[in-house]
Amino acid sequence: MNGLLRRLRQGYGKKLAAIHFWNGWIVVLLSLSGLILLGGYWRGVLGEGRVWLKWFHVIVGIASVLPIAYYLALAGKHWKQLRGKPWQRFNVYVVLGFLFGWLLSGVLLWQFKLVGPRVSNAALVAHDALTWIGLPYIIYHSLTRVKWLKDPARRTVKVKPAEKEAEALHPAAPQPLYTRKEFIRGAIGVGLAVTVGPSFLKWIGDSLGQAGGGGSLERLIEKDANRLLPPPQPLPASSPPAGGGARGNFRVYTVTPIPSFDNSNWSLRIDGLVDKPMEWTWETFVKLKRSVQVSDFHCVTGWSVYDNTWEGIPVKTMLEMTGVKKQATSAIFYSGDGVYTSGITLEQLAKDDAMIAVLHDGKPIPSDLGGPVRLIMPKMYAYKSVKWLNRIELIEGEHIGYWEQRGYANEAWV
Ligand SMILES: Nc1nc2c(c(=O)[nH]1)N[C@H]1C(S)=C(S)[C@@H](COP(=O)(O)O)O[C@H]1N2
Ligand SMILES: [Mo]
Repeated sequence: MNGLLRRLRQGYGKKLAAIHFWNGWIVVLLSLSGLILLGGYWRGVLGEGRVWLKWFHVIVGIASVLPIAYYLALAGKHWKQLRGKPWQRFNVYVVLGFLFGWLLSGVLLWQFKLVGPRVSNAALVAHDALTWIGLPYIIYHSLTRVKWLKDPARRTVKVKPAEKEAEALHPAAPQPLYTRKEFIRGAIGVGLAVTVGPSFLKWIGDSLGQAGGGGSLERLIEKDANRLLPPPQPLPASSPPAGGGARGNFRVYTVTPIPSFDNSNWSLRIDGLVDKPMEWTWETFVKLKRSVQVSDFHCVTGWSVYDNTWEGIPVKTMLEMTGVKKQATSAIFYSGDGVYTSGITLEQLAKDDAMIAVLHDGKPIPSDLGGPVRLIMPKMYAYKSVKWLNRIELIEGEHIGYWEQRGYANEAWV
């Protein structure tokens, strides 16, 4: 009877160890893929590999339900085992809390179309916050639990009676200020603070900036590499901005190195199925009559910038100048980066808010954010808002653009 009980208990212990092992690997895979997806540096290097990495992250994330569910099935027993060990119980709560939080916010981010931008925004903030707090916690937890760091007294290996006797005969030397274990734990803590800390602080700063109106936009304007003269003069509705100033931060997205332009290498061309193909230099383009709109900007990855005051020329107005041939059904928007494109139907472009934007909140759009000129499609997800726009081609049929070829819907209504 006793033997059977012991064997059962061994089975349970092995199960718990296996769950811990698998969950550990899942956390490692999710952290690595998640941090790479988050890092601006990798965005440029990965290009379309990012799409596959995101799918990997989503699928592994969904798979993480399995060890959690399995653990919950055994949790009652584990809980009893942890009687009288409040710190270990606390740790179980914390780890489960992080795992649930990541899972829930992750599912909301994955289902962005279903839940809408506001919920996605909140889910992204939660997902990031959990990462910056939970990841150091879990790394610390796993490093300090590695066997060789443990107190000899707490090792599962039994101390031999002979050793005990030896200790009784020669009492241990006076306690040092800190033990080897404490030193190593401390070193790991400091190491984590130094490596993860700066990113965490930056994230906090960006989040606060989001609430207060965005400090990082100024930084992007300062490092604007475009040199186009004369500068566009804002309309009264842009300065001060009719929308009261944008709320939120743009995450600079690009699939190429950021291009920059001056009067000698910038122009905007409209061709294809038009009556009269036209090309504007900066000097002629900046004289065109502009209008102002206030609109929100939503990325499919969960961030938004609200109340942007954009000043520019409605696409409709530009197409009235060139005329449109009867067969034409959609337009390809080309980026001056030479790679990015997006296709939009003429029906969708007929709305007044489809705009070739030149100013944001009364200032020239900086090179990082797609200036001198970018497309703005306020009612669509932002992958339609082609940065560094320099050509519009009218075609018959539809065009599948850069992200659309890589899995984003060609129909991008928010
Ligand atoms: N040329 C170009 N335009 C682009 C992109 C890009 O990578 N290259 N990314 C799109 C996506 S997915 C988004 S969310 C927005 C981001 O705009 P921002 O970098 O100004 O924040 O630009 C869109 N237009
Ligand atoms: Mo996006």
